[in-house]
Amino acid sequence: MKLNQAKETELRALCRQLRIDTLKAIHARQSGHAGGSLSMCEIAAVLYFAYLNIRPEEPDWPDRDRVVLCKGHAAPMLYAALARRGFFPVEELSTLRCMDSRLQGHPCAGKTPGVDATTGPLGLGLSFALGTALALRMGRSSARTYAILGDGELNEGTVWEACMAAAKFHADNLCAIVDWNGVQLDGTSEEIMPTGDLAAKFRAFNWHAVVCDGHDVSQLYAALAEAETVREKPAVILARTVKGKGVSFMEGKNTWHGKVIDDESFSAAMRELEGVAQNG
Ligand SMILES: Cc1ncc(C[n+]2csc(CCOP(=O)(O)OP(=O)(O)O)c2C)c(N)n1
Ligand SMILES: [Mg+2]
Repeated sequence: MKLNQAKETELRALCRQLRIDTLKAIHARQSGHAGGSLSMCEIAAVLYFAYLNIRPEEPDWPDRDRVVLCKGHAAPMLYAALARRGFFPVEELSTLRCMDSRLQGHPCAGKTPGVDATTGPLGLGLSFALGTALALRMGRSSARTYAILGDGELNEGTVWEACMAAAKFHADNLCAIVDWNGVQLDGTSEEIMPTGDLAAKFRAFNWHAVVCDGHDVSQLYAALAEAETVREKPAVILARTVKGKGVSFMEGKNTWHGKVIDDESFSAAMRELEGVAQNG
């Protein structure tokens, strides 16, 4: 399955909007994680606007595909995608991290329409996603479960326990997507705990692995389609990305992992993304 040219163009434009939405919300609150939100922009766009079987008007539809944002700190990008997809008003994005807001700093299931799992502590999401996938299978649902992980998150041993279990239970309705930006909170993954050849590692755990450019919407779409054809084993999409993608001075920098966005940096980012000066 391939994306057609019109859809590809539409998704590219949407990504620019999602990046703007995300940075506006983080800047307004002076709190939140920019780098890992920007790197998963295309992943969110392709899932929510081209691939998932979901009903924004019926967020709890039992047969919906599920998404577990294991790297819960990237919630601002998830919220932007959910809002633009119609799960809640776009204006609500400005309530990010406010007291009593439905948009907390990390995703909270049951509170935010479209959020299927409560996450934040890294390393736990894949186990939750596996449980969800197995429950769907037991209920004879054809819905699929997608788990979005960070590459630093793969340093957590629990991820690999979930990998072993998913292979043992032949969870072919589970697809993990690794936002492989090579950077984590306080350094590169290479400096802190190298992940090595991730495709070889997942294959050794009896997963089907696909490597793609995580900022190329067509490649992501094709990878998702390939993952869906796999039988008897789970699949992982290793999406090569750039942390902070889209804002030149944030790209590849761990310093922009969760730093407050000052006014000057915000204006510079908006100028890049909107192509025009931003006056507040
Ligand atoms: C168990 C746990 N330890 C530490 C943290 C704090 N923390 C939040 S994000 C992060 C770095 C994650 O890096 P990565 O998974 O590569 O995410 P990305 O680059 O996509 O932002 C850390 C250490 C956490 N949320 N959970
Ligand atoms: Mg990372």
